[in-house]
Amino acid sequence: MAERASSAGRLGAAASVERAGGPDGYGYVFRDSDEPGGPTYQWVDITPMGTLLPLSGDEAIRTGVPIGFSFPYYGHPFTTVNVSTNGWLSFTSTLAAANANVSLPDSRSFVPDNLVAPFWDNLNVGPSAQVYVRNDGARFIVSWLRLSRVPNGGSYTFQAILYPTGRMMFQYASLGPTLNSATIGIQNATKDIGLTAVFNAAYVHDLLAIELPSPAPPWMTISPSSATIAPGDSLQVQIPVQSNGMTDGDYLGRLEILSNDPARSLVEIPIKVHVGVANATLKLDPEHHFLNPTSGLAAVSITPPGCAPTTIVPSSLSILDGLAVAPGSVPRYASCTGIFDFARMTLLGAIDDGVSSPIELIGELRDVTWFLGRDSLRMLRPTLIRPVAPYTGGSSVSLSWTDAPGSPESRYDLWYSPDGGTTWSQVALNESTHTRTWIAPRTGTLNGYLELVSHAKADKKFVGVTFSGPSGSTRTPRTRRWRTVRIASTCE
Ligand SMILES: [Ca+2]
Ligand SMILES: [Ca+2]
Repeated sequence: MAERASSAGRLGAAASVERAGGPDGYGYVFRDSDEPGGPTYQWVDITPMGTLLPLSGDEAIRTGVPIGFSFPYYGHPFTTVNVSTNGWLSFTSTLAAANANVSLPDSRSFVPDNLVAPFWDNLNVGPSAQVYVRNDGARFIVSWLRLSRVPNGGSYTFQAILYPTGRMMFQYASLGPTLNSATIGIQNATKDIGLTAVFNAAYVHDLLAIELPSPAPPWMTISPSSATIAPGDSLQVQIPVQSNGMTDGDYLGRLEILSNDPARSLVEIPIKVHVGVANATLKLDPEHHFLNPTSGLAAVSITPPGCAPTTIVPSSLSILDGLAVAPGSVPRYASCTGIFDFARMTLLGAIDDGVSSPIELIGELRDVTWFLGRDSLRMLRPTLIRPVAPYTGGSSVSLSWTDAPGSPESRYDLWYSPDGGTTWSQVALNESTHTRTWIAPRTGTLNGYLELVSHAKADKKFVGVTFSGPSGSTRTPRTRRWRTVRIASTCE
């Protein structure tokens, strides 16, 4: 009876041996040389040219064996492998004593992660046994030769072959008498996805080959998957990458284009996906870059990882969870830093109040990585107190304001915009009192704003900005014509 498991769940005792199985939760499947259309057994003898590993005894592991290429396994690249005397490989595990084979996947601590198990049992590299490795230019081969089983002895000779595409092949030349106590299978780094060809059951035999083809990564789809195009014509192929739920790291995929082109019937295109974000330095300098509203823009400095700010994709930038770079603004670059402009009123309005309000910005370095920068601002908004609008053009309007709780002693700027924040004029600069008489403009508006900016006197650090508006509509009696004044107010 064969006992099998996959990431889809344990299937339990099977009445007959399965010669193919999967896929597991990542997409790996297996099929053997007894299956119609399966692989062909063809032992690769690497003893003449291979490297004999200094590996002997019952429970030993040789770590850091170079593969000779970057081998993709469950989407992650590996360039070295660890080889165990117990008939398995791992790209990360160093569990020399892992001789108790289990059905995969299995997350218990004694089970190796990133496991490739051509014949995992309690084996021993005795005096007549050898373990060889070789990269023959096209593939990497590990051969376990004449190992004995603990405790029943016998002689077990088998090999695992890794291909740069991620394909794997297990081959069995000659096996000892006990064949129902091993695991043949694989499992991933987190030990929650795996594939078991057999566990503790009769299945494997001499001259058997088991192939695990390169899996289609679950995060990548291709549309269309086939098409006909005229000579000289072209076709756009969409390859959406779904990174939801993927842990941070680099993932490898590969696009194969098969065609009836007699010169190039196969074109392979590597696909690398980086999940996660690199750290960037974000700097908002309100005192120097955006306390003056006349430009309508707030400048933000970004120092991305590396030193290539010109590769920042401006359209990828998003600050405060959704605010994009101001349309038409032009980035500036200085050394390793890029300076980008955002709509000032929207940006300042979106920052939370507080002595340390967090600000996050994400963006992309073209074709390299996404990055995340964090800064914080002290945003202690004063409250502007003003009479109810509309105001009569030319009349005196008494304004006053109060500081936010905890706000340090401050000086204040007052600005007026008649057009919703597009243009601004100074009402007062560096006021130290909390009152101001303001003459409402004679020009009418429906969209006036007042803005009050407070700065801490002592450290010149930004304290708060308040907008008030839109408001105001008025008639000017002197000319006997109706005029409208809208005032956007400042602080609140
Ligand atoms: Ca052993
Ligand atoms: Ca066993």
